[in-house]
Amino acid sequence: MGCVRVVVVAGGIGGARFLRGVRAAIPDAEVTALVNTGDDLTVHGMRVCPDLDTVMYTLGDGIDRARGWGRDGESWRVKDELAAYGADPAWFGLGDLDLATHLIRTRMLDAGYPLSAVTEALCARWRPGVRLLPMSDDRVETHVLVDAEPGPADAPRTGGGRRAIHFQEWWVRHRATLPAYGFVQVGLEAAKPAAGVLDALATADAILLAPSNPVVSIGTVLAVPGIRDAVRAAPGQVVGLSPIVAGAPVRGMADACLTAIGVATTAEAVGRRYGSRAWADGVLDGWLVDTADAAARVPGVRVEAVPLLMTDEAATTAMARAALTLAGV
Ligand code: FO1
Repeated sequence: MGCVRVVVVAGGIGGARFLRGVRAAIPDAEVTALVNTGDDLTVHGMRVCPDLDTVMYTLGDGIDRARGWGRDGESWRVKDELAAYGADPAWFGLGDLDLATHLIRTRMLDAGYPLSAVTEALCARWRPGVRLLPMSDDRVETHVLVDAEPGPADAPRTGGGRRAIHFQEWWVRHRATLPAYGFVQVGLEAAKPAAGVLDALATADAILLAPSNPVVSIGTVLAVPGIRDAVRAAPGQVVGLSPIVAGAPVRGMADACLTAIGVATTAEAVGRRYGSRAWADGVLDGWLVDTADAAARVPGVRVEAVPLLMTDEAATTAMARAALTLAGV
C-alpha cells in the first residue's frame, strides 16, 4: 500500500493546532486539510480567508501564538491609518504583514485563479507540510440571524424582525453576545467542492473532523453540496474530536453557535449532531471525547475518552494519534 492518506476537516484556530498534532503523529502520511471558508469576507477591497490563513500560518510557523490568528511580529500601522480616515470596518483588524497575503490573494482571484490555486501559491512560501484545500472555490459566507434592532433586552421591540450580519461582525465586533437565531450560508446552494476535495475524500484511509466549531466550521464544510455524501461514502473510517470538554468549548464561542441551533453544549450532543454514518445523514464511525465526558454515548458510533486539551504539542500529537488509532490507521 502506498503512503497513508488522511483528510482533516478543519476550521480556524483549534483546527490549525490539531493539524500540527496530526502532522507530528503521522509524519510520513499525505495529510490534506479541508478548510472552512464560510468565515471569509471582503474588507477594504481585499478578500480575507481567516481559517485558511490561520492553518497556513500555524503550520508554516508564521502565526502569532498568543492571538491564535494573524502573523507573529505583527504591526498595525496601516490599520491605524485606515481608522484615522474613519474607514469602516474599524472592528476587523488587518496587520501590516497579514496585508501582503490578502493583496496577493485578491490580485490572483481578480486575475481569475480559483481559491484552491491561490491557496497553493501562498503555501509555496509557507510550506505547511500538509495540503490545504478550501472547501469550495465558490464564495460561501456565513451570516448570522440577529434581532433587527439590537439594544437593551428590555427595550420595546418596534418592527421586531431579524436581520443577517456577517459572521465576522457577530464574532469579532459583538463577541457573539448578540442572541443568534440561526446561520445562513450565503452562496451555499450554488457552491461546488473545490478541485481535489471529492478525490481526497474518496481516497482517504481516514477522515478526521478536527475539534473546530461544529456549527460554523465543520458544519459549513459538510454543508457544501456533495461533501457530506462524499464523507458518508468514503472507504476510510471517519472519526471526530469533540470541541466541547465538560460542557464548555475548549476555546472560542462554539456554545453560542450550538445554542443558536438548539443543540446542547455537550460532547454527547455534538456527537449526536454529527450522527452515525450508519444512519441517515450521519458521518461518524468514531467520536473522541475528553476523559471528563467518558459517559457520552452516541448511538451507532464508537466513543473513546482521551485527554482533549491541546495544552502543548505533545498533548495535541497524542490526541491526534488516538484519533488515527480509532480510525484504524
Ligand atoms: N479576530 C478578532 O477577534 N479581531 C480581529 O480584528 C480579527 C482580525 C482578523 C484578521 C485576519 C484573520 O485571518 C483573522 C482575524 N481574526 C480576528 C480572527 C477571526 O475572526 C477568526 O480566526 C475566525 O474567523 C473564527 O474562527
